[in-house]
Amino acid sequence: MSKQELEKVAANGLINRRHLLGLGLAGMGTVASTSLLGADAGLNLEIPGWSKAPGANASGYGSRSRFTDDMQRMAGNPNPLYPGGGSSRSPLHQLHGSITPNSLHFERHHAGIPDIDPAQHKLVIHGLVRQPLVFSYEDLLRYPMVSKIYFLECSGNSGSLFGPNPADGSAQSLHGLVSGAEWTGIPLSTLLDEAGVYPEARWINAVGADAASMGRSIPLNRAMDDVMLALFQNGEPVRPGQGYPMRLFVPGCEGNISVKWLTQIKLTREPTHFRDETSKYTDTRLDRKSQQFTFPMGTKSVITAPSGQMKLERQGIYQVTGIAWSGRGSIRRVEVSADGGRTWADAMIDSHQSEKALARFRIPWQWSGGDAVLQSRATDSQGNVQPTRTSLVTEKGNISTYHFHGIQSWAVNTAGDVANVYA
Ligand SMILES: Nc1nc2c(c(=O)[nH]1)N[C@H]1C(S)=C(S)[C@@H](COP(=O)(O)O)O[C@H]1N2
Ligand SMILES: [Mo]
Repeated sequence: MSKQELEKVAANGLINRRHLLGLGLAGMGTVASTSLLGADAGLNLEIPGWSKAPGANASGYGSRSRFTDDMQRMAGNPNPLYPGGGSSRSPLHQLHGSITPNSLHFERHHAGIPDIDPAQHKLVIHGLVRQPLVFSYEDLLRYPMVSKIYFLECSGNSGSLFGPNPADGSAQSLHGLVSGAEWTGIPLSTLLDEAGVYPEARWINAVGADAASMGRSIPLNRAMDDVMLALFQNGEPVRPGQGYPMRLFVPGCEGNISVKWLTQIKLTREPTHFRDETSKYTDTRLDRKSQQFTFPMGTKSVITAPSGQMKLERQGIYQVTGIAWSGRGSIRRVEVSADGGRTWADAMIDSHQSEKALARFRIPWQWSGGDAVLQSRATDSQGNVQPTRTSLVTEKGNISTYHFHGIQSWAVNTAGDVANVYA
């Protein structure tokens, strides 16, 4: 198909979504027919070695193809002054779909990953309750559970975009503290109801069993809503890095309040004002007052390909793709621009949209070798629209660098290099 036949939907190469079908793939090689179907004369297909002899046996626990070993989380350098503190980031630029494999789910630990024996772990619910309760892991496995797909994002994700100059980074290094998974667990309301919460209780205070003594206060009405005690992630027991044997999961909210290795919930009248809700994870405003308890994450999206530090090797059609999410609902719309936000076109979003989950978007784009600035802008089911970086930084200032959800700009130059820019 010639260039003239492509239906433009916005300036600088954005084209109708139907062009993703059967177009732009030419030039990547002819589609091979299989040996079973017989090769067309002239294609000269050879039967590869792996088709001629039986392969490896089935195994008790699977592993990925050795050809995908380059897909790795990116971990920060260990800091000897802060043992166990650190994070690892999901390789957003290599992932597709809207679920992150457990081995690539981002991690954030304040005192490393404890090696917890579930037979010895206890969850205690106490404070302003009629009947304090102690649960073992075995006890909890007997409760009715629910499964829901949610994103999890660290409030520090994308924080470098508050900085005065754009960092030379990738989708992974700049935005990799977000992941998506199906979480299975017990609605927290079930356990709180069993303990019998006194009417004067207003907050739950959750504490983890790791050496960070991570604690967070959460309003009781939120805790009674969609918060769960998560025991499984993408169908398998929550991994040690994610809080084995159990974690609190607070959908849509800053990752920090989803306390891992959960061991205590105390019901109180007032929040505790733990370290991680006073000196950390607060937003210091332009008037120098700090706002506490910023829970829901903003309406946000990021193009994961093409993205920072990639190189477009040849002109032609690319699938621009990325993820979008909102702490306040589902993603209703994602628009993409190839000219730095002057013109926009709607991207396709997969139909199975759930609340507070990652949504995958895609739109075809024809790169003709010129300069471009790719951006995406999400709108959620409540009508919240992702702000530009400039308006976010103007409104919030950059005294603290939590909760960035502005629009990311990826510049493509005539050599095909993709870089983080402020547009
Ligand atoms: N007990 C405990 N819970 C914790 C943390 C921690 O260090 N200890 N880190 C928090 C932070 S800052 C985030 S962003 C999320 C990260 O969850 P993940 O490692 O499963 O991605 O867990 C939160 N829960
Ligand atoms: Mo975090």
